[in-house]
Amino acid sequence: MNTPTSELAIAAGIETVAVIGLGYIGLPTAAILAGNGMKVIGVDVSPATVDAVNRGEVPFVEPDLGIHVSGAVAQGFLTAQKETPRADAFIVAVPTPFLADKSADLSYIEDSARAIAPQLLGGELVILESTSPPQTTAHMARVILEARPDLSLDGSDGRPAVLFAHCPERVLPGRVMIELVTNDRIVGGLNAGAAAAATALYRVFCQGEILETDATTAELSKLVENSYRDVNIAFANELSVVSKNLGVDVWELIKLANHHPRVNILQPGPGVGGHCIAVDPWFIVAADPENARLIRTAREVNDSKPQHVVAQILEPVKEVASPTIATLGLAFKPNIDDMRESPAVDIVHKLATQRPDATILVVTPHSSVLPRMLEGFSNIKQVPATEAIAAAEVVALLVDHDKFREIDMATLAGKHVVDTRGFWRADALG
Ligand code: SAJ
Repeated sequence: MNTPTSELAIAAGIETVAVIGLGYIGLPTAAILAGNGMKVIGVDVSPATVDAVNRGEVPFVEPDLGIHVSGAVAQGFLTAQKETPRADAFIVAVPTPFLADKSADLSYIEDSARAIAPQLLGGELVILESTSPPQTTAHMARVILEARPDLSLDGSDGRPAVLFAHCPERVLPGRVMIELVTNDRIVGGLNAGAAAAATALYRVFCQGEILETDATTAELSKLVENSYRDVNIAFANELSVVSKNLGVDVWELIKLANHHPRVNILQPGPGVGGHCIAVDPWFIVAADPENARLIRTAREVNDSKPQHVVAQILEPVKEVASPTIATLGLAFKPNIDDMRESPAVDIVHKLATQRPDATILVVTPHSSVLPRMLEGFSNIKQVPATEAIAAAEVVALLVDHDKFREIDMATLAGKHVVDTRGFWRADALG
């Protein structure tokens, strides 16, 4: 492990860092840089986010982030604002959603680039952290240099150079504050100088290895990592459907198979969610639709899993008029409030649409609000777990939140239980 230090960054001429986008990645990165003595200005289009950060608060759930943000703000190292300031380094961590045709929407990156351009004097480092299709860092550089023809990539013709790099984040939601420090980091520069400057900046807080490469390899590496996981989860999800049809307990099956020294099957679930694994593989498919066949199929397998779960939930109440269904959890994974691309949200939406006569009781221990996709349904109600279970004919466990361990198993007696996570295995249910 290497020792992090802000001295290297300062030696590389970086004292002030602007972090553009104070979301799930930008805010932790801003807080950890500030906590290590860098002067950090966070930038966000949302006034609510800016105000929250300036109060030292975090507008979403991520373990330990609050203490980092409040400490950095109290010490004056972290501030937030709507306008992009002048800075020695810029870290762009804005969303890259996909469009209807599954290609990436780069408009947030382009907007950030256009806001950075007028603030540059030459010599700055601009890092793209957002997960992006191959060549996006070069695209961002083009947008900036088109707006600033007095600057260049390499200092040619006496025009001052701006350094561009891609440094994908690879932290796991729920463990962000740990993994930011301990994970290895890939740093891809548009040129070697840019990679070296980015390494100096990440060394401020990163104790893992920092591996330098070119920007396109770094972009692709991030996409490949998440596609690898998606393909492996698809394998588990496909097994869960095949096992169900054969009357086999898939969790027992996987546990047994994993005793083989070279087999390590992941866990099936209600589908794959989050803004990373459910999205990034499409960027590879879009880059080479003809050849990325396995990656595309894995996406399709995972995307079809919610409908299998819906069928399982509705089967026992197909003859029941106006049934009540309890769905436990809406987040895309346990112990967080993030519902982006969540298969649980998709399942509840499908239930409410496919059985408009049913009442769908949703239990969300980490959030008091429903996602927009579920707003406006009169047959969806948010209630505590005990109330939902007491009223329901079918109880579907969609997210394995630790809080659901508090549920008294006796209250499940006589209910049809659909346990998408193997949280309450058949033997535990008695
Ligand atoms: N899931 C399963 N079965 C499993 C593992 C996960 O169904 O065995 C599901 C989860 O329930 C969830 C989804 O997959 O719905 C994704 O969860 P995750 O925990 O696998 O990953 P994310 O999306 O939280 O974070 C991933 C990580 N990438 C990899 O592990 C390769 C993280 O390191 C990345 O930084 C992150 O994507 C990102 O931002 O790209």
